[in-house]
Amino acid sequence: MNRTVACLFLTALVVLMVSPAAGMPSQPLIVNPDGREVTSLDGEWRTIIDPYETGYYDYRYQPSKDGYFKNAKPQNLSDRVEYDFDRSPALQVPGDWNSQRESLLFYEGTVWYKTSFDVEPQDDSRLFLYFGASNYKSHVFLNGKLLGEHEGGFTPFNFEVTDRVQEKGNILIVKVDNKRTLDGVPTLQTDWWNYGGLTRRVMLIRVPQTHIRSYHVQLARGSLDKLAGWIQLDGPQKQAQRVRLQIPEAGIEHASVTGQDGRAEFEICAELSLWSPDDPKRFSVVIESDQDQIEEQIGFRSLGTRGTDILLNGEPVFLRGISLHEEAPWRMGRAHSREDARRLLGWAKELGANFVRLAHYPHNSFMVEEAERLGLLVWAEIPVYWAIQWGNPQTWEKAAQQLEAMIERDRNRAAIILWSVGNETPLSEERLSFMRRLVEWARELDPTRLITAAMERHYIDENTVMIDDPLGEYLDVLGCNEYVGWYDGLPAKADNVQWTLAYDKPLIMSEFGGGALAGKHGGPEERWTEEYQEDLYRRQIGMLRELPFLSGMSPWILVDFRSPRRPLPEIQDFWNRKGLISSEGEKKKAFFVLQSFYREIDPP
Ligand code: GCB
Repeated sequence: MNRTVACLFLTALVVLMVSPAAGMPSQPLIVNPDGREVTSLDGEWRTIIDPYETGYYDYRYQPSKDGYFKNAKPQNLSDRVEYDFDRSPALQVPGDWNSQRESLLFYEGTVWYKTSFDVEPQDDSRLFLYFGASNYKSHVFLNGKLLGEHEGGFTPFNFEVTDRVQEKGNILIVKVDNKRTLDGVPTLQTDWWNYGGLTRRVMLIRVPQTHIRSYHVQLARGSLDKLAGWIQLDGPQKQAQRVRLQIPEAGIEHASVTGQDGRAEFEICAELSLWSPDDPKRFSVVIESDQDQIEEQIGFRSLGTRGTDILLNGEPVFLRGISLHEEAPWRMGRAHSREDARRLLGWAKELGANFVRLAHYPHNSFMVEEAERLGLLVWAEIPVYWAIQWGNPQTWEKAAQQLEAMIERDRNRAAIILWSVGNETPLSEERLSFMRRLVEWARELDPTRLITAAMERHYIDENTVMIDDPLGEYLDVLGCNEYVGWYDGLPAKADNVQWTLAYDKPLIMSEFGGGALAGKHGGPEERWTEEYQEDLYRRQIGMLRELPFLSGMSPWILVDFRSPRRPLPEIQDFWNRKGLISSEGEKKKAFFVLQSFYREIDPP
């Protein structure tokens, strides 16, 4: 049977089975904003620091008053208006506030942002205000009225503003609050800087009345030659519409018709050159409806597992990875631009990586797009980190909503192979049920990716480690964070540790590592020296290369990053020093140890 015949046969078989229902986002997100007509609202926004929530509470208790923090101006000499956006200092958007003003480095609270914009009138279009991300909680006001709220610091959101805008002088005000909360996702404790603000792009998107809101164009799970997915229209005429999918370079053209819900599903047999780290081929994909057209570069690759192997395009792949935070140390702040992404991922390429773990929250879209362009496989994660409120249904909703937005934004990125539902979540019944439901939700939203989580391990005797977290039963791929040689003994311990795996599934060592201050030298047993870290990496690699069930690793971490948990003077000074590269961009000795291991596996 050739590939096409086999595909037709399998397609018929699957049609007989019930196709999985993809859940609709509660706040429908417009995908691929760059494929739209957009007006950027980036630039300098006026800002008011409001640690006592003065603006918010006056709004809540006196909503009819045109006063507090809604850009009021005194109308006469006796009017009391105790703020003025136009005389307040500006902050750059996108950008965190902590790195833009020294006094805000440790600030956790509310900042009000204000900008204004004009809109060109066009009768037959709709306008959406799109935020790439805003950390952590946002209230958005347009022309004096609350448009909506959003919680979650790393996911995009949009509000329709078609009937709320005027031609000239629209006033957009956003209250951004980065206070940590016990019931939040993440919760109070993390090991990263709580950068606040409008950290990603803000834009106005113009779309036709009935538009292509989202689409899923990927190879079906495990298939090399069957495109499966859907196109979702939104608008008054979304039903019974003809939609077309074209991939001109591959001679593919397929038409289907939307149902009651505005969705058209398709399965197409297609022989495409497959995307891989060695050949990150992408095709121009065009989707059309009667009123709308959108284009995007999309790569196609197939994913699966067989026993302890991860299969990429049907073949086992070893993930030569590295973990990353979304942080640009050269600016001492959040990374937010394509240039930032290129610089960070360029280092990963130099290391010899074919895989990046974008920890511990959804990174900006440039990171994912650039990874895809460079041929880096991606682990994408939500900030279900350490011990969050497992028993709180609202906390679950927050996690589920972030998972949904992460998947919705990036569902067409070939680079993403793994959705991670969390990191180092301590065992309990409540946690298991919370996490299991997230895994099921991820599968329902996207049946094509592999689902993982970074789990803990435990010792069953002095030198034998067991990975048997009950969550493993529900995952496709197991992640494990271990710190042999750093939090767990000295590096020499790695020479004797044995590993046992309770599941016949692929395992990624999703973290290991140790701290070193760049330029600090000494013996291999002296903590914080480059030599200690170098020795630790040597011994870890010696240990890990013996594990027959290991299918990848993403040591902790590519670059030193800021963390309020790390105050040790003259060594940390509020930096986590486990980077292979310093905050100044210097490569530490361990960088070259890992690089030579990766080059040995895959010579340049
Ligand atoms: C971990 C966490 C990571 C921390 C790291 C460390 O296990 O997953 O977020 O930064 O350890 O440096 O302790």
